Formats: sequence, C-alpha cells, structure tokens
Amino acid sequence: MATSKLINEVQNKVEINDAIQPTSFDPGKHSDVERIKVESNYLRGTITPSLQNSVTGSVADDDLMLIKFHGIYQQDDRDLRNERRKQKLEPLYSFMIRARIPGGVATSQQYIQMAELATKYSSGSLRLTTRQAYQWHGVFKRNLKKTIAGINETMLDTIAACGDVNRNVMSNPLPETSKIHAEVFEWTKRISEHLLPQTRAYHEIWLDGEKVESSEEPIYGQTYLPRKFKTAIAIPPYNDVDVFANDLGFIAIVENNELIGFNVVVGGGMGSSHGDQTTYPRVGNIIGFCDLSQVLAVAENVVKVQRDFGNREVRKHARLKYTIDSLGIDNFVAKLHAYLGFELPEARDYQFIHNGDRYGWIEDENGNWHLTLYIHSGRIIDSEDKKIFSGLLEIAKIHNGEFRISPNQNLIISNINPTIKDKVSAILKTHNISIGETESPTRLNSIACVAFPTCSLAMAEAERYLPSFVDKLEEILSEYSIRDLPINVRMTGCPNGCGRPFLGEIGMVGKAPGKYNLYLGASHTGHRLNKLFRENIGEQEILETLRPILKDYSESRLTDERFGDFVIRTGVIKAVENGLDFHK
Ligand code: SRM
Ligand code: SF4
Repeated sequence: MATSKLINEVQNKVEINDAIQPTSFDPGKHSDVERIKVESNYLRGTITPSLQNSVTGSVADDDLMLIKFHGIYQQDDRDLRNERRKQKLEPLYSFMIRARIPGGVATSQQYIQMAELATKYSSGSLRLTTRQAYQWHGVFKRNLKKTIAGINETMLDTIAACGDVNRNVMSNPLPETSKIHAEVFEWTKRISEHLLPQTRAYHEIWLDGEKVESSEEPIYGQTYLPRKFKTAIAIPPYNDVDVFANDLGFIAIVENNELIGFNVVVGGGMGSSHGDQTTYPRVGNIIGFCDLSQVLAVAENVVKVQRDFGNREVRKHARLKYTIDSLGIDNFVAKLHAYLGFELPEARDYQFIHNGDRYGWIEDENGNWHLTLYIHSGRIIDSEDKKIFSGLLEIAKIHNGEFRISPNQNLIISNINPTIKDKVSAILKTHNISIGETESPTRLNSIACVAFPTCSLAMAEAERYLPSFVDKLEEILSEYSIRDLPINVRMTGCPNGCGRPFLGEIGMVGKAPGKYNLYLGASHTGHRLNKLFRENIGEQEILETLRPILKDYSESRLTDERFGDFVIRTGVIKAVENGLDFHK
C-alpha cells in the first residue's frame, strides 16, 4: 500500500483512537489482564484494602497484576515452600520492590537512604538489575508502604518500574566523555518522564496523596499497553545497554563532539517459552534517524502504535517484537510515520565494539575519577569474605558524587574527587570489594539473573550457580591458555531472558533443576542472537560439549576473533540473522 494512502487510513484511525485501543473488556477476546486494567480505575484496584487485610501476607488476585505498575511483585521464598506446605501454612509471602532510576544514576545521599531502607525493611541487601535499577527483596506487606514512602523521600520512585508501560529507561552509565554523556542522560530522563503514567493512584495509595476522582492517561489510555515496554539509549562505541534487546532503542549520533540525534531501533526482546516456536528472542531493527527535536515524538508514537496494534488477546504474543513481525516491518514503519506526521530519514553510521563493562579506574575530561566495581550478579550484600554492603555505605558517606548502575549489574562510583581516590581504594581493600583486577575476563563478562529462591518463574538456578560454573569453565580455559580472553557467559533460570542470555556468546537457559539449554554464537557487540546447540543438559555435559570447541578456539582463532564469531565462522553453529530464524 502506498505510504500516503496508509497515512490517511491511519490518521483516520488516530481520530477514533479509543476505538482501536479497547476501552471495554471482551471476555471472548481479550486476555484477563485487560479486564483487570479496565476495571482498575487507572491502577487503583483494591490495593488499599489488600494492604489493610492482616489475615494474609498476600494481596488480592487482581491486585497482583496491578501492583506491578507500582513497581512491586509479590513473591514467596521457594526454598521454604515445601516445608510451609507440610506445616499447612500459607507460603511465606513477601514483596520485591524495584525503583525506577533512569540511566541507573543516584547520588551518594540517595544511595545511603536506599541502603538504610534495605537494612530496616528488606533482606538487608540491595540487588542491582540488568536494567540499571535497585531491587529490595523480602519486604513484608506491613512494611510495603513505609518502604515506598522512604524511596520517594530520596526523590526516586517505583512507578512504572514494572507493568504494561514503558519501564526504566537505560543509558550508558560511564561518563568518561562527560559532555555527551550528560546530554544523553538528560534525554534518558526526558523520555522516562514523558512516558510515565499520569494516574494519581500511586500518590493516593503509597504517599497518602489527595484523592482525585478520575485520572487521564493521554498516552496510554485506560488499558495501558498490551505488555511491558522497554527503552534504552546506547552511546557508541559501547553497547553495554544491549540496545537491540529493547522494544525501543536510540543510538546516539555524535558529530564534532556534538550530539546531533539518534538512530532509532524497534522491536527487540528476549522472552520466549521452551517448546513454543511462536515465541522467540529478537534483535531490534534500525528504522532511521531522528534529530533532537523529534526524540520525544518518536518515543511517544512508537508507544502509541504498539498501544493500538499490539496483541491484547494472547499475552505471550503481545510484545512490540510480535506486533512488528505480524504487521511486517515496512508496514509498521509506515504506520509510525503516519502517527508522527513525518518520515524518519536514513540511519547514520555508527560502530559498536562490545556490550560489556569496563572495570577499574577511568579519569574523565574534567579530572574526576570513575570506578567500575565487579559485583557478582549485582548482589550488594555482606558475606563472610566480602563486605560489599558495608563497604559501599562507608564510601557513600565520604563521596560527594554518584553511584551508577551498569546494565551488566555492576556498580560505578562516579565523579570521585581526586582528593579521596586513595581513601576509596583503601575502603575497597579492607572490605574485599573487587575492581575486576583478579577475576578472569570471562567472569567479568558474565551475567546471571536472580532465579531461585525469589523468582516465581525460575526452573533452574542462575545467580547462586554461576560462580561455581565459571570456576569449572576457567579450568578448561586455563588448560588451553585462553583464560585471558573474554567470553560472554549469560545464564538464566528460565527462557524469559532477564540476563539477556540469547545475546551471550555462551548462553545457558534453565529447563529444570540442574538442566540447561546451551546456546552458542551471539556476537560480543549485541547485534546477533545465539542459537540452541544442546538441549536439557547438566553441568558435566555442558563442560564436555564446550571443551573441544574451546580447544579448537585456542588453536585456530583468527587474530582478535571473539568466541561467538569463531563458532559461526568454523560452522559449529549457524548465524541467526533475525528472530524469526531463531528456531530454524
Ligand atoms: Fe525480568 C519477569 C527479574 C530484566 C524479561 N523478571 C521477571 C520477574 C519479575 C519474575 C516474575 O514475573 O514474577 C523476575 C523477578 C525476579 C526477582 O526475584 O527479582 C525478573 N528481570 C529481572 C531482573 C531483576 C533480572 C536481574 O537479574 O537483574 C531484571 C530487572 C530489570 C529492571 O530493572 O527492570 C530483569 N527481564 C529483564 C530483561 C533484560 C532487559 O530488559 O534488558 C528481560 C529480557 C528483555 C525483554 O524484556 O524481552 C526480561 N522478565 C522478563 C520476562 C519475559 C518477557 C517477555 O517478553 O516474554 C518476564 C516474564 C513476563 O514478563 O511474563 C520477566
Ligand atoms: Fe526469573 Fe526467568 Fe527472569 Fe531468571 S530469567 S529472573 S528465572 S523470570
């Protein structure tokens, strides 16, 4: 169809926008979550009575879905489930709270307050996530409101950290090129603010805000989006945010040290279900370039196209990636252009060199220092040998800069004044916190999602298992003298993909306790997915499968050739160019 005809057609539809987006629930057609949203009165539901009900540690069924929009998940400790069942007790319900922190940047003061909340109301630890957010695990219902009020007192919040809306907007956290980083960070915050839900429900429920009869959602409408929506901004040459794993991505284009705009990426995502070939991970398509005056319009209208054309019947086909594959990319782009009222010109040249973190000290152009620490799976906790929680708190008390979360679950202490550099080093040393000097590059490039015991969807261990798996992998790497080469290892407890495992050069995805699907062949730049190599195998078989391939890699890799590229070049596995080819 000619673009102009399509533009007219879509513009007509835009005028009757509410008719495209369902405002009433059709039980024969829509998923039940659509009913919950429609009946919720803009995300209020019965959350307040649920919080007041002291008979149970949980909330009402419909509220389970609604609290996600407020940044909260109900969980129970899966290690204790059977024991409690035997004792005829309800599961030990508690809540995970996720803060929305655009670009993962918090001041030292905010960090101190967040750590204090962890000590007071949660498990005494903080969890850094793969989307640059903080999580508190193990908050009991009676402490939910106090914790959320405490987070808001730090001038951060939790609204839209989860739910069928745009989530925390990510961006490159390491500000060694301060000027460009600062500008991109401003865009990160602007996009995040622009796409925030407008309902007053959050303030009413958690902050005792004044009750307002009705709310309006100019961008979302009362049924919000068909599914979660994620946005990230990358600053080349680094793709640490894994921009192609997002529903919407922006790649910063810099000319003569000026940010001039962004390449626009749409339709990335990782989630899939084992055994269901209609679900698949997908890397986003680059669909053009937008200048700075167009960024918010692009973000808003990609969201609106997804709002109006996304699948509201089957939730597992509701992400933007499926909307794009069912419409066809050209048709999707034509619709977007029609919504925008202008066409995006061609994308500009850019280059990514990797999607990992850069550890240790880096001095920026203003003479300040930035220190990237290695935090295994983002878990800020005191253990017998490493006092990460206490050490970081001590640093926060003398440091007048920021704490920035990396998209790979690590922490950057940022804008350190040269006068306290030695003190910071000394604190790290006494608390045994690593700046990545002793770990192998493979360990430093590894990610594991949370999985057991808190994640209700986990099929196998990830965070608790990755360290011992990497120990064994390192033995093989040492045997073949390749311990100094970085290989991205990404492990998750299920195929939802929270550790972006389908972009790992070695991906391990949980299938059952102790069993994983093994994937190989992703690029280290985040451009190419990996592919299933062996299914449902345990540790011994995984290591035996990898051993000969790693041996070959040690003997016949090309100069600077990365493992993911090597397995493709040597025919160990086929390259996946596109999500639709993932299962072929
Ligand atoms: Fe995730 C669901 C943890 C990043 C795809 N994810 C969950 C839940 C909330 C389980 C649940 O629904 O009950 C997990 C809570 C575990 C816990 O105890 O904390 C969970 N996801 C995480 C985190 C904490 C993993 C981590 O180790 O850091 C990450 C939090 C990010 C944040 O701050 O917002 C996290 N999740 C991701 C990513 C990576 C990313 O976005 O870059 C993905 C893949 C990208 C994508 O969305 O496609 C991801 N999570 C999912 C999915 C599958 C979505 C899909 O399209 O199918 C689910 C399940 C769902 O939504 O139904 C899920
Ligand atoms: Fe849980 Fe699966 Fe996400 Fe891991 S990938 S945190 S197991 S939902």
